[in-house]
Amino acid sequence: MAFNLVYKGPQLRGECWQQAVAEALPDANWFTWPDVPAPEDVDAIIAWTLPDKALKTFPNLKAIFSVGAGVDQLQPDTIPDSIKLVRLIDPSLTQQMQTYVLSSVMMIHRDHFLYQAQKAQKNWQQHKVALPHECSVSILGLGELGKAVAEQLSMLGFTVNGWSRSAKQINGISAFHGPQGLSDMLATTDILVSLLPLTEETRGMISADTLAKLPKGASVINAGRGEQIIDEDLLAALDSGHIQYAILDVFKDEPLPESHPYWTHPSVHVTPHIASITRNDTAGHRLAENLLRWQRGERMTGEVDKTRGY
Ligand code: NDP
Ligand code: OXD
Repeated sequence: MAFNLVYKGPQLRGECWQQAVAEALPDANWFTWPDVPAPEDVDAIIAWTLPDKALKTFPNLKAIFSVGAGVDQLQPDTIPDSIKLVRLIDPSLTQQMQTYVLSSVMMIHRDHFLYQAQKAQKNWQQHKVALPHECSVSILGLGELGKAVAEQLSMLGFTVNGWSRSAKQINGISAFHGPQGLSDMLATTDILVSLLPLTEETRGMISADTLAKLPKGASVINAGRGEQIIDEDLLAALDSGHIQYAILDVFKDEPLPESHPYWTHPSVHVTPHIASITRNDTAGHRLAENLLRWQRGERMTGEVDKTRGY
């Protein structure tokens, strides 16, 4: 089967990926949206978000490839059963997420917020240093990214917990699942990290109720999706001192609006959705490998269960 592929996204990435696909599948036809001469012949779209009315414009679409690890922006529940939805799984995404979470955990664990504030006052004051095993890091989501992050932190000596929908056994990690599992895990957490996908179940789950189950002085890192946190609840918990610090990479509205209190809050560190960025040089090869699997009739890496939403 000679695939007809439509790419929607930045030009440089398109050129890199077109080349990677051409090397693996010389017969594939690559079009860059909106320049698509025969929309009825299109087999697959490669995009972050779909063009308007894509399902009508491309009536014979068989697959949609997200250019990122997440698919919430493609609204999985609106995509018909006949169309495969595929997310990006790439070791380069996993490695970036490991370094993002590790650096964020270290920022909290080694008191960099505190020393930054002391520096502003030229205050030379030493504080007790906790050892890694005295710091309990809990990861929400033990998928491609969460599991790798948990394993790395565990290797460095942190006490690591993880929470997922299904029960898991991971060496060196205390794994929890279900609502009671979440409550039990939160009660022993110093640093809570979200690496969950955004679904109807995870939207708003980091609420006042969830935060109240954390011990006083715990911190929050969010590299999942902004809508998992109820911002007002997190800000109230920070202001009351129940939550000590928040390191946030993802937001309900991106770019984060200038007027948002996160920008100026002394206990909040903001990064602009850079925890793990799709790479032009590696991800095109993952796409090409998946197209080859599809051509051979095999299951592709990262096929999404659209009813589950991830
Ligand atoms: P996966 O699909 O591999 O893993 C998702 C994990 O979340 C699984 O362990 C799953 O449980 C768990 N989960 C999902 N829903 C629930 C629920 N309702 N209750 C408990 N656990 C749940 O995803 P990835 O690890 O690849 O990516 C996770 C997310 O990270 C992405 O969806 C995206 O939003 C975000 N991301 C952010 C980036 C950034 O730069 N900030 C970059 C890349 C991704 P189970 O294993 O039981 O199915
Ligand atoms: C992704 C992201 O899902 O960038 O890849 O958040």
